[in-house]
Amino acid sequence: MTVPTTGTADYSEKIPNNVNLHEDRRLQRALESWQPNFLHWWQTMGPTLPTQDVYLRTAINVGRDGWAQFGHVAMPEYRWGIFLAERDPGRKVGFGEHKGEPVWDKVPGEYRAELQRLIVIQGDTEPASVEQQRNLGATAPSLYDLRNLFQVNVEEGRHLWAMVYLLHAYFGREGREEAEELLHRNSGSLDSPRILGAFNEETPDWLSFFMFTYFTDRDGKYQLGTLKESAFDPLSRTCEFMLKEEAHHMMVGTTGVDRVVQRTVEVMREHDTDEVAGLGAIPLPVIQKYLNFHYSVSLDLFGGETSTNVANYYTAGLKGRWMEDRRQDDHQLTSDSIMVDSLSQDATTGEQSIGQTEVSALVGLNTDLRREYIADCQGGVKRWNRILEEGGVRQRLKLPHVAFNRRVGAFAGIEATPDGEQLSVAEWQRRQGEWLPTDVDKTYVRSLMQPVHQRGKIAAWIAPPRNGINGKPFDYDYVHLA
Ligand code: BYC
Repeated sequence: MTVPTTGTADYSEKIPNNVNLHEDRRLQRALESWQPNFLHWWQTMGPTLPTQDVYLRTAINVGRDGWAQFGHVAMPEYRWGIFLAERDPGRKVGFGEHKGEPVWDKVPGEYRAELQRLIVIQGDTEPASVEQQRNLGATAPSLYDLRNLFQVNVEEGRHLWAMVYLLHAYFGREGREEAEELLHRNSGSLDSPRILGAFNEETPDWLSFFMFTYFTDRDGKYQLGTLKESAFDPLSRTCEFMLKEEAHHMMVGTTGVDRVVQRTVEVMREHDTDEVAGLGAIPLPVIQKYLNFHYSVSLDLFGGETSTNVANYYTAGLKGRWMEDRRQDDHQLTSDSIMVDSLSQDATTGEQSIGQTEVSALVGLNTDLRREYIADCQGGVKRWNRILEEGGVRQRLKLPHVAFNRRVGAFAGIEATPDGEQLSVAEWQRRQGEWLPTDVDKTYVRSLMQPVHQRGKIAAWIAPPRNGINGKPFDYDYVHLA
């Protein structure tokens, strides 16, 4: 079994790690035999644009200072490693029926299946996103953006390693089989798709990529935040370190949308018109439709408004709440309740309406997490609206209603407008193009996606970033193409 970690990674090893992998030969051999399969997956399902090297960040230490180093790296030689945040020897379970007991270094038999399921679902999303983004390099708006795409990709690859390590180290043969499956399922595959809906959608253009890294990666932030609370200490420590890397992915999404909005505002002002489609910028209504799509499919990732699964996870100590230790309650929630979004049916007319209902707090935990996420998403919209305001433009962006375009949970069976008005299926079919990207919108956005691979240059539909990476200027040679 594995032993306590030190902060620094051992880079002399085939698989860099801070878990003393060399002391567990069986585990090391098992992971070393998974490694070529991972590399094969990266070569066949990873980024398609040929490159010589990319200016990448590689994790070298899990401590507070200087945890990463930057340098030009040939991507297939990137050192994907296994890093767990440092152990807190006195850590206690923070919630649920085991609250106050020491955390677990091994998987308790009674929770094995649930823990494995959570780890597999988390692990499945990581390679999925790399698959979804694999062709974007060919249309990157600048070398800076290209480098950020690849940084996100290699780190999602490392997050897959993080989950595969847990499966191999703690879940025996079944864990090893699941680790293989993580490479066999593919985003969008008809025969063996990825587990969660949003990870089977395409990311065909850079506006989608920025929306995905803003909205969908942010689900990752919140889910990892709840798994970081887990009583299963190796999962907690793994997620803690993943969250550190995740911050860059959020930055890519937030500033990416900033820059698209900024450029649109500039073109609107320059030409004194809202009709920027013919002028090489992305019209605000199209940005709003992309936002509507990515936000609503990301809301689905939180599961149903009520879920006995999540209640069981919490009670068992497997998955906590966002910022569990800041919550002012008993951290067991057995006698608490929560209002959740729901569909209620009128007893006499049978008509369904969007409303709220009171349920036990445990069963409503997906809603609790989704609400934390929604509040965070408001932050992005506020920031983009500030750019519109400062640019003297009167239009504003907004988050659609929670019932809009939902395929999981209470509103899966109905259709609603972004303002939350219910619609018949026929009316939804007729009008959805007002709110979700149409083929015409997508074709237009794709037509703008002409690659700009020259150093210091940028496409016309997006503003340059305010800062480069790691103190380097925007016109740095972030990527050398093959
Ligand atoms: N699509 O009881 P319910 C990231 C299934 S993103 C398809 O409400 P629960 C990243 C569900 O499995 C973060 N199916 O669900 C981002 C269940 O199936 P069974 C990923 C769905 O369990 C960007 C049934 O519906 N991590 O890291 O309470 C780039 C009933 O649902 C979906 C995690 O998600 C869906 N969207 O909650 C890279 C954390 N939603 O049991 C990476 C781990 C639900 O009836 N996962 N179903 O067959 C979990 O915590 C929970 O499993 C979920 C679902 C929150 C996903």
